[in-house]
Amino acid sequence: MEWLLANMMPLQMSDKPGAPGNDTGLLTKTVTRTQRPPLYKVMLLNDDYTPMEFVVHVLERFFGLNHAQSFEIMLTVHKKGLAVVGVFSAEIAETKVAQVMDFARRHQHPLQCTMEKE
Ligand code: TYC
Repeated sequence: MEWLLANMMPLQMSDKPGAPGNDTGLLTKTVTRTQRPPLYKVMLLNDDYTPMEFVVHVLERFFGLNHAQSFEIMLTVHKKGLAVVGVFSAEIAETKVAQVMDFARRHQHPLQCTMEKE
């Protein structure tokens, strides 16, 4: 939760009026920085056994892609070894990976889905 902690960090003592050792007579300015939560790439990995139609179905079902987009990404994975199928917050990415891994396992396919911080 690094991004959240950074938002909640106290300002430096020198930013607090009346703090000890801050009697400079100068005005102080609060700098607010907007922190964004980290994003994660979700990737599918190639293997020699999972049927192409199954991978296309996974992409349609769990990533909301249409048939043409799903077929194209499946072919990219097949040819290049892996492809990014979406970018999500940590919680959504974890859920997608778990859903795909569980679905593949239940259908006895060795399909692998992983996530990586952007
Ligand atoms: N290489 C697989 C085949 O020839 C198809 C495949 C594509 C498997 C993408 C996994 O993530 C994958 N049947």
